[in-house]
Amino acid sequence: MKTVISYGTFDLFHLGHVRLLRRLKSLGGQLVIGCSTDEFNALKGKKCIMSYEQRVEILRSCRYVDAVFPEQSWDQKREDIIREKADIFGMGSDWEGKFDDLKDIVDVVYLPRTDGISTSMLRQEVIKN
Ligand code: C2G
Repeated sequence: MKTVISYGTFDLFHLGHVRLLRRLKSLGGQLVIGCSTDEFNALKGKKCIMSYEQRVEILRSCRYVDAVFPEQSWDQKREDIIREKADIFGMGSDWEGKFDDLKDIVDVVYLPRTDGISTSMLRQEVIKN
């Protein structure tokens, strides 16, 4: 069984997240996710609607996700991949090429983003109505 690892904020959990997690899970048998903490999101310049605890609870409830751990910095991935014994590192294609430096220890894949949906689009929709 292969272990797949990925990272994200997963705010306002939506179809784009579901479709990515489903495809990542299908690449291996085990999917582990680093969920960005509120503090790390502040570093990323991202303001979340949902707290870290809420985002973790939703991720843990997703049928494709086997484990969730905190993502607190940009540079913890190498250590996480070794700890989790990950075989595959996967992200959506908006990250294409950004994590190729990890190719020496893991297979790196970028999967096509789901068009027409994003957390910011959902936020805009909510504000409009
Ligand atoms: N995603 C997608 N399709 C969308 C929206 C998001 O495939 N319509 C993917 C993104 O490419 C990412 C994952 O879903 O792989 C999570 O997206 P975000 O929650 O926006 O995470 P992000 O802010 O990209 O944080 O260290 C990596 C960062 O933590 C990634």
